[in-house]
Amino acid sequence: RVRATGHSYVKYNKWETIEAWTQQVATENPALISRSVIGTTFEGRDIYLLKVGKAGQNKPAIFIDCGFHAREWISPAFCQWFVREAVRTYGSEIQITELLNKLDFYILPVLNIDGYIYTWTKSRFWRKTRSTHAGSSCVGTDPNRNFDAGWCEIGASRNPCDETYCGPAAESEKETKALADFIRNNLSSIKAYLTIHSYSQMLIYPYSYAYKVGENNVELNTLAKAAVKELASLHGTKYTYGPGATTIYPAAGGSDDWAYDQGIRYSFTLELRDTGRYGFALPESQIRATCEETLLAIKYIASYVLEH
Ligand code: ING
Ligand code: ZN
Repeated sequence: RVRATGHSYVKYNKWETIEAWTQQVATENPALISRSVIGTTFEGRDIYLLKVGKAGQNKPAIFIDCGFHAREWISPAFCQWFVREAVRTYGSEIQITELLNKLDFYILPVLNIDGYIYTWTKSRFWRKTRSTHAGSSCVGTDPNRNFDAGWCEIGASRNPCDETYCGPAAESEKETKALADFIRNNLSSIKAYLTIHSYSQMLIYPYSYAYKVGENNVELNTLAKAAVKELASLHGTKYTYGPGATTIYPAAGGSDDWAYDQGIRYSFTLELRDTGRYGFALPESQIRATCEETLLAIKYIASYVLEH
């Protein structure tokens, strides 16, 4: 049997390895996984989406994306881990089996593929996309400042040379447009939106683009509190939680705020390990523990969403 070359769940994988893995994991698990392409990146690469779940009619769905920011390598590692655990434990672990029977997970393993490749080949701490736009020779837009949610009003820059450049317009990036289009086209099924970043060990919910909270703020706070408790139960990793603007910093154009304003009532940003010792350069030796504890929080949220 052909193996995705060099792929490992406990190492960081380069893009071509992840790409081969998306094909392989779908081919080997046809009853649970199907792969599609939702768009292409600025540099012309396919953006893959895995639909993970047992076939069924009118299933609700949970959307999870990884790899918005190029340097946050633990994020794509988590998406890969999630898919592996889903197929590995389906039929033996009660909670996963129930979740996959009753809902679909849309897993986007790497959104900002061009940026991710750039961190492997040129500059390890690159954050943005790799697009250019008329009027500047500076490269890259911050994909998490590029959504139509208070776009560029706060905590974002109009200078193309800055790390938090919001782009020339909301959804100016092919990557964010592809994601937003997919969510808009599947709004009737998508009950929760989860976007995986690093680092700072936080579970954030709307809003980040303004000092305000959503209609179900109390519910989100209670859910976040329980999810981080679940996460900490494995290795004692402490997460803080709360609305973005007051918990991390005010920042407009984020995908979680946008998804929430589309009507997805359970919308979260997870900031995985650590709190700064290694930061974006989280050692591979921490992949397993980080992914295992994160999985507990995500299963908790998914089960909650399924019941509500
Ligand atoms: N943090 C996020 C960022 O894009 C965030 C924090 C979350 C901002 C939600 C806006 C909305 O800055 C990292 N590490 O990328
Ligand atoms: Zn990020």
